[in-house]
Amino acid sequence: MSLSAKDKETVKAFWAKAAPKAEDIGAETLYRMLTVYPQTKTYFSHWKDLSYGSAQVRKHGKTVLGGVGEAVSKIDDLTNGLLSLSELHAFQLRVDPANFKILGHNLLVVLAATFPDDFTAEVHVSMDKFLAAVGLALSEKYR
Ligand code: HNI
Repeated sequence: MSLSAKDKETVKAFWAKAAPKAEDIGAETLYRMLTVYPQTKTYFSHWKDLSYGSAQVRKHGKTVLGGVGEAVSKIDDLTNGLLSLSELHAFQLRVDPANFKILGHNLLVVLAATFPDDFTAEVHVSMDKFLAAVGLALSEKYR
């Protein structure tokens, strides 16, 4: 499964709308992931507060969304573009790559809830393909 030229245009156009709200979207996405898939909390056990609106959750949500924004800018070559981020998650953070799918799913849900009019079925399918490709690129260094 690869992203068509149309998918890439759709992702870029939608992201241009979402990026100004990245901080809120990131915070909501991370909180939702930690709540709905509590197994993901193991990676953040060093944080003091995982509750809704916590400063650490907000800060990290913004960081992760920054990574997604970087991926949008490298959409033509995600594997090379995300290599150092993949290395970090594989060897230092040791995040099980199954969690990339979980994060992508939660991000889709938050995007749909935040942009009910813009998040059409066409945007949904292109964003879904894009986030799957990001997860795959982040998994690159695991093997
Ligand atoms: Ni992730 C750190 C991007 C998924 C756990 N992560 C980062 C950083 C970026 C980032 C950027 C900061 C890097 C740096 O310090 O140089 N992470 C992304 C992206 C995705 C993702 C783009 C998927 C789309 N990360 C995940 C998932 C988990 C995860 C699914 C675990 C469930 N990430 C972490 C942890 C850190 C991290 C843990 C370090 C956080 C800290 O400060 O302790």
